Amino acid sequence: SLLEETSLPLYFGWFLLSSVQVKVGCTAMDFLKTLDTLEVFKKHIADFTGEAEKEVDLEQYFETKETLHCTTKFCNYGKADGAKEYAKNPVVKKSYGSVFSLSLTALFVTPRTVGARVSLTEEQLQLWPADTEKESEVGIPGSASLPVGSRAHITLGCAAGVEPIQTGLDLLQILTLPEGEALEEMELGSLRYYGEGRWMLSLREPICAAACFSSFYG
Ligand code: 2AM
Repeated sequence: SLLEETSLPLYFGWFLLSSVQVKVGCTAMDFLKTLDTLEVFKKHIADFTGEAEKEVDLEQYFETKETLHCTTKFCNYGKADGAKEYAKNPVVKKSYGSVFSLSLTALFVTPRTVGARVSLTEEQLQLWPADTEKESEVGIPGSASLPVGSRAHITLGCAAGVEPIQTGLDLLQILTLPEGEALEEMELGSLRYYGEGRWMLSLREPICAAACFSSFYG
């Protein structure tokens, strides 16, 4: 029926509790503020600006997000493949409204997006659609061979004109590339460069983020 079709959300996901949103947002800002002052970053500045000597203020470069969340299933109000099945899954129904503890293990930056990698537990993986990583194989060869849950992330910001879906694709792409050597030891952890403006900071201490499993209608 029409009611059933319109009663599916835009997406399901874990929504960070408000105090945690502030903490994660501030950590991300501190990271961006430091990153654009590092000599190793400046060496590759053309990836962002198109010109070697130009400076970039990463805090300004990205439009930051308000409701920080980790999408589990993009349903597009029922139009996305598998949306109805996901909403009917007993684990999804049982978990709806429960608070989980997400582990943020890395921060990553590309000329398009900035995000946090989320490392899911076995319990959390039950809410993760099994085919998520396979869907991107055409655009990102190798992504289908990554462990299930590899795409889990929180979008922290997008450059002007970039669609939010890009953050997960940027993360998957980084994960398919060989891990370079650590170029810089930052207070938060080790910084690695993956070419073409792609950077990842593995957090020395993962950030523990309380988040409510719910959905967004818009
Ligand atoms: P995000 O999870 O990287 O932030 C609404 O657009 C939300 O659904 C955003 O959080 C967005 O990206 C996510 N999203 C949009 N389109 C998507 C898609 N085709 N597949 C997966 N997630 C999508």
